Amino acid sequence: MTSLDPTTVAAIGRVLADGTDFLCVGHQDADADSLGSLLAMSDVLERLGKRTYPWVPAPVPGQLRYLPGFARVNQQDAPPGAAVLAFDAGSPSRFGDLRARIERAPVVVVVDHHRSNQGFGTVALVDPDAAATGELLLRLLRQLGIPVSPAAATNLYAALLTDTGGFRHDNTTGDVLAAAAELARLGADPGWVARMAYKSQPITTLRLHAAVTAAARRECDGRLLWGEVTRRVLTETGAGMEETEGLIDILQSLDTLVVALLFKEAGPAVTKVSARTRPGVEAHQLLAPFGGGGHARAAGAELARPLADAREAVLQAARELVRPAGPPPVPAPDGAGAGAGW
Ligand SMILES: [Mn+2]
Repeated sequence: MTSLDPTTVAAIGRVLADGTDFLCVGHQDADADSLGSLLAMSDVLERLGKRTYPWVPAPVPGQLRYLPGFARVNQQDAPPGAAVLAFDAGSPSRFGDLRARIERAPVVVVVDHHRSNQGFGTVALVDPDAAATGELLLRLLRQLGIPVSPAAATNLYAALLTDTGGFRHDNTTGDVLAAAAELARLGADPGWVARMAYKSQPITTLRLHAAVTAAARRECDGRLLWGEVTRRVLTETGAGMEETEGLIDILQSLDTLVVALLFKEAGPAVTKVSARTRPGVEAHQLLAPFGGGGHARAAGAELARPLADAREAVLQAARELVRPAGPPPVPAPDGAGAGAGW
């Protein structure tokens, strides 16, 4: 496993050693990587005698209540001079209602793995090649010699598991699996975390996913697949918007896929979009013109436009990208075309 930049690690080590109060924050619509990382950091710092204040932009994601330390999230305000430790966000705009609080803080440490990271914070540990922020944080703690408790290990394991789509995405490297093994030895229970992350859905979630998947549209010979979560389908299935987690992974399981898109009607003039791509199309580049960001295979954006309007704009960009450069390859019939001997 490659080691982190020693200057950055030392600078973070000084912030942690010098401070007494730490506001640990994750991004809007916090996922298990963001929340798991901030809860892991909070736990290890508390064990070192520090005071920590875990916060995420409202609403708190209830489906992550299995993460150890979840009950402490958004409970106690941090004192004004507290250092901010920010996890898994590429820009200050991702912190929603916490943004002003972060921008006022004297020290902001950023730990992140987004390719679209804009380089904010007073100290930034950013590695776009890391599969998860939790992977980076584990390396950081190891390099600083800070012990990882079973609670922290469980949070970091959840971060790794979910940011790799259950160890299925292209970012599942040998380093990631080695880190997961280390976290299991440190006290994370892989079977239990997998059950909490993937096998604990209310029936409304299954009905929502079924309805959106059934109505999804295939375009460009199946290279593009898109679905939408309207207020109407939420009402019909009794589901909440937070239950859309994992829906894009159903869409992106299509055999012929190049780009999968999921549009969510967040408000009358606010549309969120998630993108997943196969190699050859960069997801964060697809959504960059719409103010989005993320990774090569997975990205998101929030558009201040009504659903139909936002959908057409993003679909137009996606269609351009999935349009084939030349005629599609014609599969050779058995025994024909291939060189002799293999
Ligand atoms: Mn992440």
